[in-house]
Amino acid sequence: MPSLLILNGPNLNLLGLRQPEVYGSVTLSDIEEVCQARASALGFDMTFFQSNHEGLLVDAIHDARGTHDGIALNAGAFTHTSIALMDAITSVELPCVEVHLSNIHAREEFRHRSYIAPVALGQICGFGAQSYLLAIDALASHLGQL
Ligand code: DHK
Repeated sequence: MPSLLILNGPNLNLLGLRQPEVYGSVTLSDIEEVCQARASALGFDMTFFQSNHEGLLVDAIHDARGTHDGIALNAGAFTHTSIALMDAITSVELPCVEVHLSNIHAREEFRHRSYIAPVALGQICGFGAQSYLLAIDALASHLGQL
């Protein structure tokens, strides 16, 4: 069965508590639950992982090679800073969809720049938890499962 990795970066473990006016009131485990349901409905296995540490996210991307068929990545603030994550995505040659809950283009200017976007299939932002489901649909479509 094809498999997806849903990867979450720093501070996303605090969803539900953290700036609900920006990120909504759903928790990361709520998001994991709906992602699991959508992935299963589309015929995917799914692994959901969060880390506050850049190197662990790089390791997770490396480990995805040969294990997963696509990645949905919300790199949190590392989106705007991490050449290491960009290089990791490029290195594993897996389709990646960049995800954000908030519309990063409607926020502070430093959030407009993404190091992930140039190496992603595309970017989905601004739809809250729904952004994750749209990313799974985009990967499913790319991988011929939708
Ligand atoms: C999450 C974060 O933690 C921020 O650093 C990004 C992103 C936006 C989100 O909207 O999911 O700038």
